[in-house]
Amino acid sequence: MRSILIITLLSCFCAAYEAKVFSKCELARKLKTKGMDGYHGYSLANWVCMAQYESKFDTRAFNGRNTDGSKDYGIFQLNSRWWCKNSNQPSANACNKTCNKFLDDNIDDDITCAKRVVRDPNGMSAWVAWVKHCKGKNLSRYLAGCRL
Ligand SMILES: *[C@@H]1O[C@H](CO)[C@@H](O)[C@H](O)[C@H]1NC(C)=O
Ligand SMILES: *[C@@H]1O[C@H](CO)[C@@H](O)[C@H](O)[C@H]1NC(C)=O
Ligand SMILES: [Ca+2]
Repeated sequence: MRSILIITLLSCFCAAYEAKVFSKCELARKLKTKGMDGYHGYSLANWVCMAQYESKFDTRAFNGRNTDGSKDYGIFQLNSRWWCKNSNQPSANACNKTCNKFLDDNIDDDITCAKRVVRDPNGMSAWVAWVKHCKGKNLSRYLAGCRL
């Protein structure tokens, strides 16, 4: 009885944190329906490229190794110092969200927060991986083969 209860509790816990790894084109379509193509001047391919290098499209991507002690959450690696609040650090929490919300399989709130991030003066340069791998590059391969 006891073990059944534990198994039930564990499976509920896992269900609440269901992982989803998007395919390139699936993410491109989702971003497009959410108005990201051209959002703040950045074409759709920029967003797909950024997510590719930040998370490999994994909604559960997590980085706990920043030198300032902050952590990065989810498909867009949103940072706990500026954009969301976790339990163990002060945060500007500009997206007004608990960081764990950026690890689930619903990326609607992640997209809303990414829009907030890019409205800051740095634009997409907030994402180090975008600067390194996407900025100023030919990005046509990030939408290649996608029905949009
Ligand atoms: C933050 O989110 C909560 C709901 O999660 C809401 O009640 C509150 O008004 C929000 N605050 C701001 C400043 O948007
Ligand atoms: C970008 O790369 C694609 C495929 O390699 C090519 O067809 C296209 O002409 C390139 N665009 C620019 C602006 O160089
Ligand atoms: Ca989410």
